[in-house]
Amino acid sequence: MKNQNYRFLKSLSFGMVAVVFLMGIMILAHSITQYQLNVYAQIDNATEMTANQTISNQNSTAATGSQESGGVSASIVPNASTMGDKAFSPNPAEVKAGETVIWTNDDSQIHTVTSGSVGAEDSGKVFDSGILSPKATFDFKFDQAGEINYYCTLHPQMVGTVSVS
Ligand SMILES: [Cu+2]
Repeated sequence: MKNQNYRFLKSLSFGMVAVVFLMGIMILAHSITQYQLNVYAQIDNATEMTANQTISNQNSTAATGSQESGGVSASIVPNASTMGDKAFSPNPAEVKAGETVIWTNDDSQIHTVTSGSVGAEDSGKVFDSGILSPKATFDFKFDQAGEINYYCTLHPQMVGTVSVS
């Protein structure tokens, strides 16, 4: 009888230790989840802010009427970061002087449309979209004839050319 009681108490205390241990793990998992949710919320906010910025860029361009003179649409294609000189389509984008190229980010990742080449002094000198969220657009009017190379600052292997005649 005494022995049985002892065994019962022993398994009871083992069970309590196990319960406390499991609760500890649950609390830890909960706080990790909360932390991740916080991080995701912050990323969401940042993405939204960028999207709003793009929209206000578009509005100010529309206000100056630069799109009235015609132009071409170009795409940042799906999986662009792996596509090299096929990342922007068409490539080259061909316009006449005074016309506008409108890029749309058709990928699920963020990108930029930035004149020049990576690390070069001319990087971003002619135009720079800043971060383009998925579905965001960027437009630029080309007034002078010539070939302008551009790239994505986040994935410098993404390169394209605008050919202005
Ligand atoms: Cu990119």
